[in-house]
Amino acid sequence: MRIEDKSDFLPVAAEQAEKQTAQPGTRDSAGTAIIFYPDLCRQDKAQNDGGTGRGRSPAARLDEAVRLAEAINLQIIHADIVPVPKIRPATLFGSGKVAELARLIADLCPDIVIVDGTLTPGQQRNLERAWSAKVIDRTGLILEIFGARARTREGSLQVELAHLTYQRSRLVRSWTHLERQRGGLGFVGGPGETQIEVDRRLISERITKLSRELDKVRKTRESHREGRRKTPFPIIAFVGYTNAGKSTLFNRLTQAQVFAQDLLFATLDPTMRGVDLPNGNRVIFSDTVGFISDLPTHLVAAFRATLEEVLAADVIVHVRDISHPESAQQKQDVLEVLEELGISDPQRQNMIEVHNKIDLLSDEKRREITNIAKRQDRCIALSAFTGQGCDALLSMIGRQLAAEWRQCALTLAADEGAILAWLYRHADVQSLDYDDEGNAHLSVSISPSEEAKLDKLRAR
Ligand SMILES: Nc1nc2c(ncn2[C@@H]2O[C@H](COP(=O)(O)OP(=O)(O)OP(=O)(O)O)[C@@H](O)[C@H]2O)c(=O)[nH]1
Ligand SMILES: [Mg+2]
Repeated sequence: MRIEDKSDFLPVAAEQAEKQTAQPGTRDSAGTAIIFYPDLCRQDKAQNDGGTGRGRSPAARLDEAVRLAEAINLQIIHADIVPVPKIRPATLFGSGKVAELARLIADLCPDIVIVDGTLTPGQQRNLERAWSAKVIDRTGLILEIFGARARTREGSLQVELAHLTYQRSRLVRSWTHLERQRGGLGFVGGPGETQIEVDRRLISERITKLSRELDKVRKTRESHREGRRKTPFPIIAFVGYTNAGKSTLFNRLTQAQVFAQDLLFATLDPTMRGVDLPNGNRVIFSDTVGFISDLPTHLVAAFRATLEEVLAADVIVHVRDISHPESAQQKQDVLEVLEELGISDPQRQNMIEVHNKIDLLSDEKRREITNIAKRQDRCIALSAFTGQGCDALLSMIGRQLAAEWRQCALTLAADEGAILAWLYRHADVQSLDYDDEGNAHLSVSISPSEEAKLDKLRAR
């Protein structure tokens, strides 16, 4: 399918592309792209997921791939689903298909061909040769987006690390367009249009250096965070599929101006901001990077520290775009990433599920979704856009926290002064008395996450 008129193909994305060009500071097109979504037959999916999202329709996956490519300003000149009845180890697609697509590529002359699945390094090289074009797979594409989005030093380091680890096994040609656009890190190989020899040893050295630098940046940030946590405000973290509306909800609840757009992976770096709940208690909201199906494992690994920190929150709010046709699959993907990050069951019980974007539903559907949410514990239907339901979410967070904070009596020995100081920073110390031996008897109210940390501190 050649896209003659993009608005027929993807109304939302096309509309967005217009909006984007109207945005000040947005870049021109990063080049032209063709996207192929390899639709693996059912029996193959079980053995080799090839990057295909479970339970998703190929059309929805193709749509998502187009939106991913548009997230780095690529101009999509053709997008199609390519059936793969049998996976060929050398080229993924069968030889007839490869030749047919080669003719199409020669005809359209894109700057890049995106295969929205997983390509082995060999498949990638062979396809590049057969098509005389630069080829990247889904992981490569997502890494590119993250590279373009990274704003903080930590974010940039994490992405570069993920990219280098991914590339260690593949020597790829440069894609100079993107490199110029990004004006920075140059992940996609070095300069020049020809296949270059990337010295593995050099990459490994760079990885070691990056990891060290990342450690340093993290330590500095941790000390800043310690400073921020002097007052024991509970942290409420938003998680969810990319484009679910986390940043919009964050902005609405905190009156912040975080970048929120109809753009996949609009947010990369975490942001935190304090807010007073209706019950008067202060909490800190945290917005962070969204998830996606088949999130590259290199990326999960590189972002682990950031994500774990965010997920060590007192309450996790899972924001879902309930108006999205693939909302159920997106929820599954998010839960899988959380699992990969080792989010334990007790923490899952701190999770509130938000059914966002109810303003986009028909009256009947909105009533149905709102009723479903009401029947479930810790679930709420709202619209971050209109604000409907947002106050109810704040009250629900307040109730959730109140139910969780535990009142407890503690006795600290005279030599546990450091723990006492820690308690003043991380819990609500309500009373303190000393006995004749210098032991401190306290009554404190503490959140479950801080209580777990306290147990660890005292066990040392
Ligand atoms: N109609 C409607 N649109 C919404 C609502 N919430 C968010 N949006 C839109 O959805 C798009 C994505 O919103 P974001 O807040 O950037 O989503 P996000 O979850 O932060 O996305 P990432 O940062 O990419 O993970 C934007 O165009 C928002 O205007 C809502 O309640 N109703
Ligand atoms: Mg966001």
